[in-house]
This record gives sequence, structure tokens and C-alpha cells, in this order.
Amino acid sequence: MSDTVGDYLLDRLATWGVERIYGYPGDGINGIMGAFTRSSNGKRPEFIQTRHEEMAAFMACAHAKFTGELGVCMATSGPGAIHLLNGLYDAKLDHQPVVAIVGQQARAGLGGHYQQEVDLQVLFKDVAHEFVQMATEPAQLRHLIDRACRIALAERSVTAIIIPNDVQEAEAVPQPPHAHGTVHSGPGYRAPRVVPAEVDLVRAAEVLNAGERVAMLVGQGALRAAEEVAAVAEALGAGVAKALLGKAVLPDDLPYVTGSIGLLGTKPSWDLMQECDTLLMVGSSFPYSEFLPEEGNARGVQIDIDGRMLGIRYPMEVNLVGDSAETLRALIPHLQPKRDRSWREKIEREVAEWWKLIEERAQLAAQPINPQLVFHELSKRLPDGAILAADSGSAANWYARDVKIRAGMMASLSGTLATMGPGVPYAIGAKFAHPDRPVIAMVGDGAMQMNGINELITIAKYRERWRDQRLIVLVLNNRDLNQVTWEQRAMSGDPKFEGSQDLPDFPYASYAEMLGLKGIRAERPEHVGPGWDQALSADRPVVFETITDPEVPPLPPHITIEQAKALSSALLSGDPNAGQIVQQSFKQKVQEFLPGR
Ligand SMILES: Cc1ncc(C[n+]2csc(CCOP(=O)(O)OP(=O)(O)O)c2C)c(N)n1
Ligand SMILES: [Mg+2]
Repeated sequence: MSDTVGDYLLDRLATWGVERIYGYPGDGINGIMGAFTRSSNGKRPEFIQTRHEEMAAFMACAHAKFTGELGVCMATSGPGAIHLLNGLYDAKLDHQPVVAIVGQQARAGLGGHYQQEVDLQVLFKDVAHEFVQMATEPAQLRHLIDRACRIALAERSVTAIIIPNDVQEAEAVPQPPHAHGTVHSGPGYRAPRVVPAEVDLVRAAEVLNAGERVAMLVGQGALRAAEEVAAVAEALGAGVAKALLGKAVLPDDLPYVTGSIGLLGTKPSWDLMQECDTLLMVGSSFPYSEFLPEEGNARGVQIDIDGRMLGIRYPMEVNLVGDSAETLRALIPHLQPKRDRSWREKIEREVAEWWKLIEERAQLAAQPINPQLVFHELSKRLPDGAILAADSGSAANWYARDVKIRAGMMASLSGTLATMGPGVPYAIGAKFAHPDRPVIAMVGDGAMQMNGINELITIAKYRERWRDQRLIVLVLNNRDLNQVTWEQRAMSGDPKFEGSQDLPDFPYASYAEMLGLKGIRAERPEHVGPGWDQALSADRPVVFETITDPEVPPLPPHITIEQAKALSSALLSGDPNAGQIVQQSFKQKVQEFLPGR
């Protein structure tokens, strides 16, 4: 039998280096599923079955985030394709190269209000606006695959190919005829070297050399530029704040790294931005202007590989299009090392104090477990080479502030879409990409109930593949959609609306045991450290369920007067948990003003 389009698709993706496709089947892609079983030379990508198409897209995104390679996901027509969307938007908004391959009804039925017929080109037109095409003829496949892959990589974006099921089963046309109207493409993409013009580097250096108090803000675009970021920070006597996606750019044990920035950030990052006279932003599109210097207070230089991302967060004086590492390397010879180190010394003092404060906050008593303690105890025990994935929710706060990342680790979350649900699928994607490394997901009970519980089944299904069995899903069981509860209180001044915020309990650890995983449950503070020890030495993936206190406030690094007022009015207007909350916030505030600080 000659190859079908389905066969050809998988072989061509293999040529592009794709080893794994995350997906979920359906009759809209049976013509491709068949090809997985016909792998002629064992070189076709492997199909990884998730519980839900959205999870497949998250895993493809995680693959891209944790490898720098293309992630690929697949779904059937109609409902399957629709389910992919949120995960694809996560990839798009965080600039990850992901290709989505979806089925469609047979060509003859299209336009006939046919079963499961959805206008997928329109549906994907926004999320995959760089490239979305439907194959209506087998000879298109070669260039559609080549373009989808190349454009995803070149634009760091999401692309999509729609293949009607009868096209999947048609005979492949690996080489279109040499004739008018045909397209002759080839595979392969190598990232270019992108460095700004010398004259612009000189201008940037002038701004940076003139500054007396330089702040750096680094994001995920600097993840492969640690050495260069450190060298520039050293020369400029700068402090370095990190956007959430850039948490792994520099280790937190460097004394001038102020940690996360933003609502989930640190006081030293806040002060760094408020007091600097010069801002150097590298590979970040951190959005919240109130956490950046006020316009006019600082001169700015920005570096980004994507010209579209320049000058949109702060009116920069010099905008450089370039690769972070290459550009910083090219900049270094132009920098005059700052002799006056007083700014740097002040930052280092503040950072040291902050870490003490964080440690003290983690030790505060709570009902029953202070979530900060959970992250603090993890931080001390993080194994070398760990890969971390945080979900959206209060876990992201504690991950951002309490976890001290070290060199050689990786860490990510849904930075820009900030969607709930990627914690567990990111961890699975990480584990497939790096089966030798320990992986830890940090997830709220809301996100577990949304989809994480189901994806534990995927862990149970595939875990034998992973040489290092350490995959730990930390669950913050606080029976609350806590992050939003605090937003209701602090931002809107409303009390907690129990109807929307309370969550039913669920036995996460026991459920893990039922699946053949290990379940550990910490009900009291003294269970937390030993729980982590057990989890990190287990011979199988673990769900570590911690019963945490929803009344411990994720205080912003610098509470504004408005927020403080809103918080108190919520408490006064009959929030059912008011008493305990006041107690907790008070305790946290007091820590900051203890003598000796
Ligand atoms: C898909 C999606 N729905 C809703 C939200 C809004 N949201 C952000 S955090 C959050 C609460 C998360 O609760 P949980 O997972 O229990 O974590 P917790 O904050 O309680 O630790 C919600 C509802 C979101 N970001 N994404
Ligand atoms: Mg919760």
C-alpha cells in the first residue's frame, strides 16, 4: 500500500525533529491515528494520549518552554479542535512555537451544516493568525507542514493545519509535479544571530554608563543569557528583578537578585524600580506599569528579539532588536564598570533582609498550615536540576516569592494568559522532555478540580517511561479559589462571596493512591518538611496534599492605601472569615517592622 497523507504527515513531522505529539483521537483524525500504528521505520512521532485536548495543548506548550523546540498537539474536528484553544492561547501569549493539527469533515460535506462541522479556519484565525490553513488537496501537505513548523519557530507563535478526514486517507503526494501552480518547499529552520547595529549599542551604553542607579528587569527572553545578564549587572552595579517567566534567568542566591516583580513580587524589586534612575529591560514584556519606574524618572534601554515588543511598557530611550545573550555580549565592551558601589550595596542589604522576612513569614502559625511554609520547606530541599511548574492561583504567589531557584533548574507557568490548569500538564510535558529530571507542579485545589485530577490518570498511564520517577504534584487544599477571593477583598473591596469561592473538599492524596501513585497528606505544620522528604525520595509520582489556610493573605509587595482601605471595608462588611484574616495580615505587617529592620 502506498503512503497516505496521514503517513506522510507523520514522516514529515519526524523530519522536523518532532518526537512526540500530544493529543486526543476522534473520527476526524482517524486517517492520522492509523498512520501512528503503521510507523514503518520506528521514527514516526509517538502519540501521547491526554485526558482532554486543552491538556494536550498545554503539554505541547510545556515541551516548547522546557526544550526550546517545537511543540505539537493534535485533535479531532469540531469539539476536539475547540478544546485545544485555551492551551494554544497560553502558548501564543507566552510566545512559544506550537503547531496544532486538527481534523475536519470530509471535503464533500463542508458547507453542508454537517455533523461536527465548525469553521475551523475562522475559529483558529486569531490564535494561529501567523499561519492557519486547510489542506484541500494532498499535494499541499508538504508545504503546509513545512510552513506551519517554520513559521511557528521563526515567529515563536502558534500555527495550525486543518486536514479533512478524506484528505488524510488519500494517497500522499510527497513531491508535487514540476508544474505551474505547485509549491516546492523544504524542511528545516535555524535561528539567526540577531544583534543590533554598533551605533545603537553605543547609544545604549551611553545611557547605561550615565546612570548612577541602574535597575535590570529580565524575562523569559533572557533564559539562555544568564552569564551575560550577570556580567552586565556586575559592571553596572545593578540589581536584577525577574518577571515571572524569567524566574530561572538568574539564581536567587545571588545577592543582587531582587526576585520577582509585580503583584506577586518582592519589596526589593519594588524599591529597585521606584528608586532607579536607569532601567535596562531584557527579554521581558512584564505588563504592569505601576511596578516600573514612573515615566520620566528613569532613562530606559530595552532589548528584545521581537521588534513588536519594544517600547510598549516604558518609553525607552534606546530600543534594541536582538538576541539577549548576543546583544548583552556585544554591549559589555562599551560599558564602564561603575566604581561607586553604594547603590548595589543598598540593594544587597535589602535583598538579605527580604529573605529573612520571607523566612519569618513562613513560620507564622496558621489554620492549620501556612502555605508559605509549604514553599519554604520545598525551597530548602529542591533537588538539583529540578523543573518547576506553577499553576495560576495563590500557588503562583508563593512560588514567585518563597522558592529560591538555583542554577541549572527550569521553571515556568502560564505567564501572560495566567490561565488556571497548566500546572499538571506542564509537569507531564516536562517529564516526557526530561525523563531524568525531578519535576514539581504546584497547584491549587481549584485547578486540580478543573482538570489536574484527571491528568493524574495520564501520569499513572505513562509513568513507567520516566527513568527518574520523581514527579510531585503539590496540592494546596484550601477549599477556596483563594487568589480570586483575595482579589475580591483587596481590589474590589468586596467580602468573599462564598457562593463563587468555596470549593468542595476532595481526597487528593487518597485518589492518587487509588491510581497507583503515592499520596501524602500534610494536615499540620510539622508534617510539611517530612512530607517533602518522603515525596522527594518516593519510587513513584506523588500527590502531596497540604491542608493550607486560605486566610493567609498574599500581600502585595507594597500595599497601596486604596488596597488597604478596600481590604478593611471588605472585612468590616461582614466577611465570614474576617477575624482570622485581620490577625494574619497584622502578623505579616508586624514582621516587616520588627526592631533591627
Ligand atoms: C481558566 C481560568 N478560570 C478562572 C481564572 C481566575 N482565577 C485565577 S486564580 C483562581 C483561583 C484558583 O484557585 P485554586 O486553584 O484553588 O488556587 P488557590 O488560589 O486557592 O491557591 C481563579 C478562579 C483563571 N485565571 N483561569
Ligand atoms: Mg484553592
